[in-house]
Amino acid sequence: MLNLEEKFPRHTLTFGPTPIEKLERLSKHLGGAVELYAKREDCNSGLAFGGNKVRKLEYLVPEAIRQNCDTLVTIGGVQSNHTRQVAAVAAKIGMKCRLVQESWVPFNDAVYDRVGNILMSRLMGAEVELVDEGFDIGVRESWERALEDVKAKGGKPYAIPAGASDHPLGGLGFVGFAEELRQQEAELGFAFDYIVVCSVTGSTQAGMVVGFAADGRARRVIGIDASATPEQTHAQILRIARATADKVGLGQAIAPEDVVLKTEYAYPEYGVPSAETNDAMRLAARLEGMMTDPVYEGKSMQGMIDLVRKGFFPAGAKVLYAHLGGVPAINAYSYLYRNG
Ligand code: 5PA
Repeated sequence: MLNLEEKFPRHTLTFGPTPIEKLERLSKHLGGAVELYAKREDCNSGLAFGGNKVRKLEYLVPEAIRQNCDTLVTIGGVQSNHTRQVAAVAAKIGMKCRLVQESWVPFNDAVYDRVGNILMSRLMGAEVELVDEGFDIGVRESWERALEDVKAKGGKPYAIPAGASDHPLGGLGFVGFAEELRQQEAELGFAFDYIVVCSVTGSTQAGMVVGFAADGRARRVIGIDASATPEQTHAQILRIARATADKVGLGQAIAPEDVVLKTEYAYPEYGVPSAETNDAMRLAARLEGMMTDPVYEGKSMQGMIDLVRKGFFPAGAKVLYAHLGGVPAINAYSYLYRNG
């Protein structure tokens, strides 16, 4: 509908359209009035377990190559999934990778900075710098310093902001998600009434809002905030959605109300699960064998379950949970799940 493929170069890093799976037992457990499905972005690529950033990076990589860059430079928390995916992409395309990992999460498991995502990033050859700064999705000085440092050493950095979000091309990947879903819906013979998505740096939801605005479903994208700074995240989603709408020629304005962001599940804070998050993770694991993580997808799973229980979705609704990845981080939370 938006003909993304014709307008923007894309470097294929994913396997192809991601599978859609019915969550039969979870739907039934929650009363059966609402049909839950998952679109498995967590299974989208062979690049170090994949996830939502790979879909975004497919649209940034052509520019990095065209500009003759030699180092991808990005930022995230110590257990950032994004930085791990950038490290994998750098390895795959033959570039170097420089990662700034800030102390975004006050979680003190002894192996927090040794396992899961950061372990894989190191194994893939990324240069990892740990910086003692707290959570903020905005532009960070530590990242700007890393970019300068790469230049000072004679390298040519390609700057990728947190979550590949606040970047002119950052929203395109999930416009593509909407285009892909429409195709799959045509094959399935039905359309989804709601799409549930976890939001932090914003370009995943922003891309979806634009992509689904094209068929009148922008407000059916139900964002679940996991940042615990929801005003900043909402503003960033709206800004990226508007810029992306212009870029793809959507031909309609994006209103603040088009960005639906549920703010009641991010507690106690970014990166720290509540008892209810852990319960939701256990439920999805035990009923569906589907793993989620305590930082992102556990919170959107918690949100979706709570919204079903509250009757937010009308009876008969088909709800699609966008599973964005993130499971490698559970290794950093091993003490929490020592008894399951
Ligand atoms: C992340 C992000 P956005 O940042 O595009 O809103 O996506 C939220 C999100 N689910 C949802 C998973 C598994 C994610 O990893 N992760 C960030 C990271 O550094 O890993 C960008 C924060």
